[in-house]
Amino acid sequence: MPTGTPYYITTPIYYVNDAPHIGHAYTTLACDVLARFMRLDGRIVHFLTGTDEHGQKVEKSARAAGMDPLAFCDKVSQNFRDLARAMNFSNDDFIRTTEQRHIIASQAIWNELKARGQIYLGSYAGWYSVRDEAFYAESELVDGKAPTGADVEWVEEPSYFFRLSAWQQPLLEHYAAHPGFVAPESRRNEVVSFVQSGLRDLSISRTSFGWGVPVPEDPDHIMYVWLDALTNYITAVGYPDTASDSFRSFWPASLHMVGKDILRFHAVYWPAFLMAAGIAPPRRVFAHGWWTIEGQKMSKSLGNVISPLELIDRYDLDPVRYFLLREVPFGNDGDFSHRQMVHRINGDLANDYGNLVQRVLSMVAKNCGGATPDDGARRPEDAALIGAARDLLPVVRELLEEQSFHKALEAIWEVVGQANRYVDEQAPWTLRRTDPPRMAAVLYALAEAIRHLAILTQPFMPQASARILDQLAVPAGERTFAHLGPEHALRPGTPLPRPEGVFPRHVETAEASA
Ligand code: ME8
Repeated sequence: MPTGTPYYITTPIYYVNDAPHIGHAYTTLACDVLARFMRLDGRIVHFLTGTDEHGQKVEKSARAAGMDPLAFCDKVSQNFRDLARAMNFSNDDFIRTTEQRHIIASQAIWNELKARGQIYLGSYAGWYSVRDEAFYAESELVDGKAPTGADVEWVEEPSYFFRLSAWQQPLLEHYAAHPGFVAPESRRNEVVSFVQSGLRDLSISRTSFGWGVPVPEDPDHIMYVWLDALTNYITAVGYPDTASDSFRSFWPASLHMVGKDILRFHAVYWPAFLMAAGIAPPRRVFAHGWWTIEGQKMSKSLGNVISPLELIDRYDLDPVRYFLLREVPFGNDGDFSHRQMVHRINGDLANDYGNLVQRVLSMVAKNCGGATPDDGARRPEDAALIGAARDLLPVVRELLEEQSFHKALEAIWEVVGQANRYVDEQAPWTLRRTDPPRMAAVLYALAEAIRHLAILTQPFMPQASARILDQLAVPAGERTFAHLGPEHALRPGTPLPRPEGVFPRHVETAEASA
């Protein structure tokens, strides 16, 4: 069992040009679940998120808001911190690229690249998309726009370049030697063929505006926002102090979680920058899919941007967390619809998990004196249920190691289903009259299975799982994965609090369904 090994997980740092929406919440949620899972599994976790505050896009947004860029960043960055609180994210740090620690790190990696002959001064003439903060070759344009559909503008200015072309072969070797470096596999293939098609040197400084990290010893230039932004991942673990405890424990990062839109920056440019600076690349980059809303692209102009805060208001936090990771195979694109959301809440949560917990706990309350029932002589069917719950951890661990959230939840819900079938087959309501000790044994087996389920659903639904564990009187200090299994099994006779429903059905109000 992997105990005590460090696990460093990062989200993209979000541009502060916009209020956070469901897409941002999704990426950080996925990381939060992994961070919580790994902590419960005994690992030493560092979970980083934050905001990307430099560049032309942010400068433009600040200007449009009539604000000084830093004051604007302070304001919008706070929205992302508020989101983290509202979504119950357990990040250990929140980095802002305007912080001094980051400016120091960005200039340090620049100096390192320069000292290693990886940077030269030239001039850039080509297309630039402010929305994507990316340079495009003429040949990449589609109908005069970036391949992403963003507007481009012609830029001609002195610029420093990074010798990206020199890293084609080392990158290909790295992908070959580390097949899990880019995931899912389809994305990995895209990255490999992009690199195989040849790499041009990359412009890494700008002179036509000033909102960025100054290039060391050449104050006419600011660093290209992506070189600055990517560096946040090492800033947060202490770079340039590579001898620090945090850098030595947490670098290379275990996982950079990103949306598919920014994979190239993470899987091509970033490992090239790092290798060129003599720093190990991260272990893995996972690119998840894109959410559309009721079949349409989410956009301000369509007015269909979904605010996570509104969703939480309407459905409650843990059901939203569950839905986002259960509904769509992680890595695929997905469509958000209120109908599906309600379907999952009323099906998986209220009818399946919630009902299991509710009926078991209320039978215990009514028929076992409000205390954990006695565990009788175990029959094969009882052992099968408890065994299935105990066998879940390695399965879920392996699935989460490959970021298969939906499959991990499916595996847990198979045992929820098994437990519900067991209740029906054993019919403890009949045993109450015919064989009370057997009824107690059945309820004990169910309660013990539920204890396992609730411990395992903690990363996904921390509050709801805690309420279930509270109702089973599981001590707060006995809720990690080390407490799964027989050694910490429920103790018969323990007084239990009054049961209360954890996953109510969602009933549409006339207003909400309009
Ligand atoms: O790209 N569906 O920041 P950003 C799913 N600052 N995920 C979505 C989404 C959607 N519809 N929309 C956004 C940047 N995302 C850079 C990153 S990292 C060194 C710098 C998520 O604010 C997804 O994770 O544009 C995507 O990659 C990220 O938000 C882009 O956030």
